[in-house]
Amino acid sequence: MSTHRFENPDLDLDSEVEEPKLYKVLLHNDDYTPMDFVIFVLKKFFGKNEPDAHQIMLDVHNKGAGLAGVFSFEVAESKVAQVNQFSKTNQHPLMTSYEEES
Ligand code: TYC
Repeated sequence: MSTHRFENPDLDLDSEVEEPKLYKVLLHNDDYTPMDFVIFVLKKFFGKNEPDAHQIMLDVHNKGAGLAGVFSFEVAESKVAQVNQFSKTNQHPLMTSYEEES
């Protein structure tokens, strides 16, 4: 195999590769959504296991908001739409939102 090196001073690979942006999906606390419903959402929509879902739900309950997951823009937007619709259908005020990861 040849070890010939090709010169190209204009090609800076590091600066040309853009990392895709990531988005945090946040869960917000409220006074009415049952804890079991929040745990169900974390398992069904965010793939959490029972102990992790329980801990995240308690963190949100105690701190006001918490991280459900980190996704591409399209997936984050879709999760928020699905969960907010699911909450509405079940007549619970549970809300999620997304924001760009810093
Ligand atoms: N605060 C709710 C209660 O006491 C539980 C809850 C937790 C609601 C997390 C929303 O994102 C939430 N029933």
